Amino acid sequence: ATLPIRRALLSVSDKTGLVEFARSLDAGGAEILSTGGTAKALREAGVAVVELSDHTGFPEILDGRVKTLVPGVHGGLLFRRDVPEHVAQVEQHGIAPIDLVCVNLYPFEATVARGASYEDCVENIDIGGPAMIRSAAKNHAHVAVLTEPEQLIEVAREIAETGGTSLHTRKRLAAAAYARTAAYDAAIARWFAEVVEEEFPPRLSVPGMLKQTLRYGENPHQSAAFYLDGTHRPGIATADQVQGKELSYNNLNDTDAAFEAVAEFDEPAIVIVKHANPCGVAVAADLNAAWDAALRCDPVSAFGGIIAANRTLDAEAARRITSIFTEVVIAPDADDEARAIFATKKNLRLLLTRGLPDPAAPGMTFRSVGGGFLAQSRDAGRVAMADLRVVTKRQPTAQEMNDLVFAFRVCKHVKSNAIVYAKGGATVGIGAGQMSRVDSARIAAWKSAEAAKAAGLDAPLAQGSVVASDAFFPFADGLQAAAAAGATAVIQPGGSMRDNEVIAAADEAGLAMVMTGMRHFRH
Ligand code: 93A
Repeated sequence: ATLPIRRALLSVSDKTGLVEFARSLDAGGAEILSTGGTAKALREAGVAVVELSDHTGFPEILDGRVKTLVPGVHGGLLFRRDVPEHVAQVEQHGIAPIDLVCVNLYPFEATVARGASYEDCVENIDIGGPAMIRSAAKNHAHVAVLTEPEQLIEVAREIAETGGTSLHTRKRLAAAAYARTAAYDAAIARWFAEVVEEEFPPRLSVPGMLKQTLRYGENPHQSAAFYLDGTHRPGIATADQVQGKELSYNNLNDTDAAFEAVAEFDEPAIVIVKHANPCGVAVAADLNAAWDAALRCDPVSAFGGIIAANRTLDAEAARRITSIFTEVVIAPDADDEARAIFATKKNLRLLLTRGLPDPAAPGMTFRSVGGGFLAQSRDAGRVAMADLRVVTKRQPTAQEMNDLVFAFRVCKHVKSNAIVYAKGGATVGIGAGQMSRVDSARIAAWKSAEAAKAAGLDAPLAQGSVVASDAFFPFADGLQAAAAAGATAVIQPGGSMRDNEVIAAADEAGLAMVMTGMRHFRH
């Protein structure tokens, strides 16, 4: 049902769009009520407005702490127009209906962000505003509630076109209203937790403490938040965001994947991640060489990716990284020159952690399933040279051996089925997330051919590479696909019923193969 607006209450801190909106309500014949500052702004613009205190007969008291927390407001918002007792009661108490509320809250978040005093922050906790928003949203059957400046134009247009607001619109507005008050309270809770933490150090670590509410989850219709597990493990949870837009759920997830992967390597390393999978990983004598090699693996996917480094970023590294569009950069630190270069990319999020996670450290991981969650110890497994068992006639060369260990470490961070080609300390083809291992092998080989084309080379990058598989080859076909792609050595856990066939195929193709005895599934 379209409901006309006979009386509207406007009480806004951010006065953007206020006057235009009030004029359009006035043109539609609505009476406009406002609190002190809002009423003043409207009067100055020549809009007819009734001071709320005149309307309710109750003045603003306590320096404005009680402006709208009166029955004349909440009764007018909350009474059910379709229940005769409600109608009789509001009449008895001289309460008039309010059909629309437009509120935006004291700027608590902005006050905290500008580093204001504790007292200032407290004073900017809005009480009356959220109360009105929640009252109006509860009674969305009869009342429209506007909480964001963008909604003003949209609702004014609907009123002008249809003479009021539709139930659908009021429901949508109510949903947005509760999202706003929830986010507002979360910001207050977060700030308070920090205040308490600062005042009473050292604090007990509280598992599952809310760090940040997120704008949304993996998709915009999902809500989300970031919780701390109390371990203070260096990484995404302890990172300082030096610049850039707010991190999204997917940013956090991808950045974590990139940083955990880059921490696997002792030499200077770069990991580029897209959709939680590495699309380029390299180790080298310095970050610059590592960047060039990591980017070469898949320059197309790297666009808009997440970059992780395991050393302090300097000017040259920053220049190279900012030469392509990047969402997030994470590293233990960045020198002043590097920071200045990143600062020229306003939206780029730069995260500095002052440390690296220990990939071998114990810990837990969780994943939800219908009606519960699965817990396991984190995959802290790492194979070293000494763990490898050569199973073919041919021994790997020293260079192959280095690349095999490197490729298998990368594999641990690639979604299964994972196949990783590597050469000279860099990935040259990555196949991820396929339901069949041979498909992953084919995709990785194809990607390496594409990367070669992009680099203007004739031979696929996988030519003369080594290949890693996160789990055993169930049949010889995956191995044969790798040999056909140009791999000369293979690393895999082993343990298939058909290991002998796979080893025979490797011998036949002249490949060297090592088995790790350790699997790195990642789903
Ligand atoms: O101090 S409050 O928590 N107490 C109230 O009763 C109250 N009513 C509205 N803050 C209150 N407001 C807020 O005042 C609104 O949410 C809005 O942000 C602001 C508008 O005040 P003014 O119209 O005086 O600029």
